[in-house]
Amino acid sequence: MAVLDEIKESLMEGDAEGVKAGVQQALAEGIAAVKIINESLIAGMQVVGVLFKANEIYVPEVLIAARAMHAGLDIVKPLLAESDVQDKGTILLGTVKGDLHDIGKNLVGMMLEGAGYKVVDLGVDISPDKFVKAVEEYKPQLVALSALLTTTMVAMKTTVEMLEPYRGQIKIFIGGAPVTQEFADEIGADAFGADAGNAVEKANELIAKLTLHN
Ligand code: B1M
Repeated sequence: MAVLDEIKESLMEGDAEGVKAGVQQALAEGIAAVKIINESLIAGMQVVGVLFKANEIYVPEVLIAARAMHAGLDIVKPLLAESDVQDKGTILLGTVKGDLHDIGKNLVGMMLEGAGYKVVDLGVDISPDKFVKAVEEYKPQLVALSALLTTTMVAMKTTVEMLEPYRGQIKIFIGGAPVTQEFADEIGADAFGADAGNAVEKANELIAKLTLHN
């Protein structure tokens, strides 16, 4: 098996040591770092996303695969010139104010990174004001809001309202167990992601819309 396929297999098995060894071997064979990222690490994570969506693998496997991906990324990232990195855009991610749940958000963040986005993860319990400040600081294309409590969904609405002055530059997507497409429409979010795989699909759609309009 070619070394890039071996890395992909190791990643899907969550074998971080296998991924590291494969990446070292690929570099020794003279394969470009950007090719290793796109054709083995991101490609492997895409398959993981598809399997997760189809309920063929579950949260622990996704987290372990993501950890293996990061083990590989840690080796190749320093070797890349900034311009070589597949850069689909910057996404600001956070769990909204009053909400401490972060397992789903972290999964979404890892999948977005795996898909080639730069993710700025603000963490949990993020106030609308902090989101606004972070939009000014990081100048993202997308803002991603997570909420797990029905009581904190209202903070999503407030955050969307506070981000109104920036809507020409950013698109907002939301998700989390109690969140629905209907709620996204109600508060004026641009999209709703049902799960981590779907969040990547929605991010890709929103980025395409932004590119079209700018
Ligand atoms: Co909490 N909790 N919890 N909890 N907790 C729930 C959410 C709850 C449904 C449990 C229940 O009562 N059955 C309930 C909410 C009820 C409601 O509002 N309707 C609840 C409650 C009430 C609470 C507390 C209030 C309990 C208390 O103290 N009395 C408290 C609140 C704390 C706070 O946030 N202020 C609390 C605390 C906690 C723990 C700290 C113990 C822990 C969180 C640990 C952590 O996150 N670090 C916890 C946990 C683990 C849960 C459950 C059991 C599991 C959540 C989880 O991680 N699921 C949960 C019950 C349940 O869901 N079965 C529950 C796995 C994760 C992969 O799924 O987060 O849904 P999920 O993410 C998915 C999708 O939703 C989506 O993609 C992910 C991957 O598919 N997604 C997005 C998420 N964000 C997205 C963003 C996107 C797109 C997709 O775009 C931006």
